[in-house]
Amino acid sequence: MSFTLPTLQYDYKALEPYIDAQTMEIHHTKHHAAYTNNLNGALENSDLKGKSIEELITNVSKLAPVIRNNGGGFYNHNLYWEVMTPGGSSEPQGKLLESLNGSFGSFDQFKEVFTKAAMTRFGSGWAWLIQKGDSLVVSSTPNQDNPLMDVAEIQGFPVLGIDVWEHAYYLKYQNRRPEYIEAFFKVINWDEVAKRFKA
Ligand code: MN3
Repeated sequence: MSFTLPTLQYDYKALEPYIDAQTMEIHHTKHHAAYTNNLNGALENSDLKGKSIEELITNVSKLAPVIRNNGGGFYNHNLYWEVMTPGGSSEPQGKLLESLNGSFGSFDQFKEVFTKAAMTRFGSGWAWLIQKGDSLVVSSTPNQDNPLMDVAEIQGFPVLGIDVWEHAYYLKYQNRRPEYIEAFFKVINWDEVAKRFKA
């Protein structure tokens, strides 16, 4: 049993004008596909084969860097595609909104903290909204690390993540990462984030 590149639930052009079709297609068919293939390659003939992606990435400190990098890349992009949508709620609601308000003061303050984390992640990496018990926190990780990893500075369950590698935005936004982050907020699938959040 090996890991499979997921099929997107929407067209590559569906997130335009915020995320352009060419970026989406290359990101999915080249980058995410490479993480998936490299992960499968690294697991071939290994006694780790058959373990779930969660089992692998929560123990990366004991595993080869190739599994940390490609296992993280596989998991992170699965999440990334799911937390974006051309439709859905444009803002969080219900218990998730209550928890955001409780943890950050307001949705706008959450957005500010999340945007800052995404902006200030130096080089390639991700910014996250993480559930830790009853509260929500924002963090960022380098490369393809994520908050499920036992090496993460701030650990917890990722309910939202933004890819800030240049490959996620350079074709349309070049060096303008702030514009990409603002655009990402227009396509966040808050229904999916709410599903990942355990009230
Ligand atoms: Mn990426």
